[in-house]
Amino acid sequence: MTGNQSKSAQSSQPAEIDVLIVGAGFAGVYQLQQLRKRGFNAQIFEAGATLGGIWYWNCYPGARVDTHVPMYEFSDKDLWQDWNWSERFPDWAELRRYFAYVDKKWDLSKDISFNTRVIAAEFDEAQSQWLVTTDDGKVTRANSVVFCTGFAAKSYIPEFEGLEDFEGVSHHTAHWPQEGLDFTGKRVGIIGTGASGVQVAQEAGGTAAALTIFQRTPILALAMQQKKLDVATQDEMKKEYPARYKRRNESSGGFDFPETEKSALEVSDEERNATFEDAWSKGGFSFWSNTFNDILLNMEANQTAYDFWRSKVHARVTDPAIAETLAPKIAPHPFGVKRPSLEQNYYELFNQNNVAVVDLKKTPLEKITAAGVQVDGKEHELDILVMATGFDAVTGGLIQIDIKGTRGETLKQHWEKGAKTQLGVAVNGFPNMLLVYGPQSPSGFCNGPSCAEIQGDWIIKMLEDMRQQEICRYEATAEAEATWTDHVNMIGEMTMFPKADSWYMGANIPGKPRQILNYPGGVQLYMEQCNNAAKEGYTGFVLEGFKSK
Ligand code: NA7
Repeated sequence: MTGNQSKSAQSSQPAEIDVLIVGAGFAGVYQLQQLRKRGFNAQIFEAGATLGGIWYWNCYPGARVDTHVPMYEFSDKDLWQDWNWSERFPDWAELRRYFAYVDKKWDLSKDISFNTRVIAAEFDEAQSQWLVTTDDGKVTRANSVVFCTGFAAKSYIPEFEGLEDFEGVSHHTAHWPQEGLDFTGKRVGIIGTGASGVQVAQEAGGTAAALTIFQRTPILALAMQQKKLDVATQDEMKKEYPARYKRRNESSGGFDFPETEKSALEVSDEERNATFEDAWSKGGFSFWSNTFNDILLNMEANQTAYDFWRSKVHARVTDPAIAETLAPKIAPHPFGVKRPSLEQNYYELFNQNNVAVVDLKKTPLEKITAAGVQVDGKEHELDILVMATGFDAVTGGLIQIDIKGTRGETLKQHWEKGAKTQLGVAVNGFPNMLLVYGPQSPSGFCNGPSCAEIQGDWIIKMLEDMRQQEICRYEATAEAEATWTDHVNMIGEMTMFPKADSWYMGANIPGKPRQILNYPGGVQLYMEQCNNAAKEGYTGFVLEGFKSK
């Protein structure tokens, strides 16, 4: 474990650095390792006390990754040949151990300032540099800044009436106490049934005296099919790792699933059912993204997946009325256009005497009281209230930083009517600033470590090219930004993603502009366009100035 790192790395920092990386999750760590290898003077500023990004913050009981081994790790053989997981879908504690292992192997911490939150950044036109301010008041100069803040750096808690009156313990899942919190014998309430809500519920259901789940939209949760993994099994699996990582790079979502070639509508009912059963038994995201090629494109095809999923839920929940609340006959939205969660025993929870679901669509949440949550005039008394209410995703983590560009305009102002970028990596008016896993890149539609490497490599190559050509200022043009935004929106309209009020659409945050936040055309098409732009001398960018060395 890297432990509670002090800010000691800061004291040895030069006043000026080549590349300042914000965030030490998969994306930031990869940038640091690769840039240092290429001779850049690079540093990470990380708000948390250790590496791991969201796995530092999201340490609530049950927090685990929804991506199967070995997709959710770096593809570097030097790392994976000596690393073994204990489970097919590892939990937050094991992911932290993995990051500590990567830290040791890549010797990262010496170039990371922990407990150091970037609060502001201003572009200094005279020097073509960023002046980056951290929460300790220190200012650092950097030729380039690469934001690796991930999609979930800003949590969201709705403005419930009476929230501050609650006298029990309340935490958002992303701000869980590092020392943990015991549910045993407590009356626990969870607001929200996204991936986080489902995961906490599965833990709390086993030990809480009473668990009340406040559900607004039913989650379409898929069977995880969790398995223990031993070393012998992984030794065997490792023979396939290179091919699987190659496949990850060629897929649309950064996974190793084979292409799906058939329409759900062109096969017989028997064949469709067999395909669905097969994907279901494989577990994970197979059922979401590896059955038929039109599930997310055609409403009729989509309905077949929803009906199959619903029958699986109803078979597991004893009370038909509760089953209907969890998996209604009329789908709350098309299947798969809101992020499904993976579950292990979520639906069986509702057969337990200590677990209840409150349907907030039927009876809205009225207020939070000193003793609990009031719905339809009834007070649900609680000791612990878990806010599993999600994130101001993709853009929120960036615009909460006071980033000021060339026109005195902040990034928040620039994106007031919606995020706009060139290729999801750069922004007009904000030169020498690059984004990994940012808006209008595959981001939330792509497995994190895959994107950290695939998109990350492109960004590293761009930084190398700029250095090699002695360019000191690179900036996306307004035209390129507008064209890319139209392109992303146009592909989005071809899918069913706009049909749900999801964080994919920015629709979970009141007042946030509704737009498709992630590039929906798949990683391959995305990279093709990025690579073409680079080949043609970085089209859509103005490259300026030859720095005398
Ligand atoms: P999500 O998936 O955004 O889920 C948030 C949940 O909170 C969801 O069920 C929301 O219901 C619910 N919510 C939000 N606001 C309210 C209000 N005002 N009242 C009641 N319920 C509310 O966040 P997670 O943390 O679970 O997961 C985020 C991502 O992390 C996930 O997609 C994975 O990529 C990993 P709604 O659906 O909006 O009706």
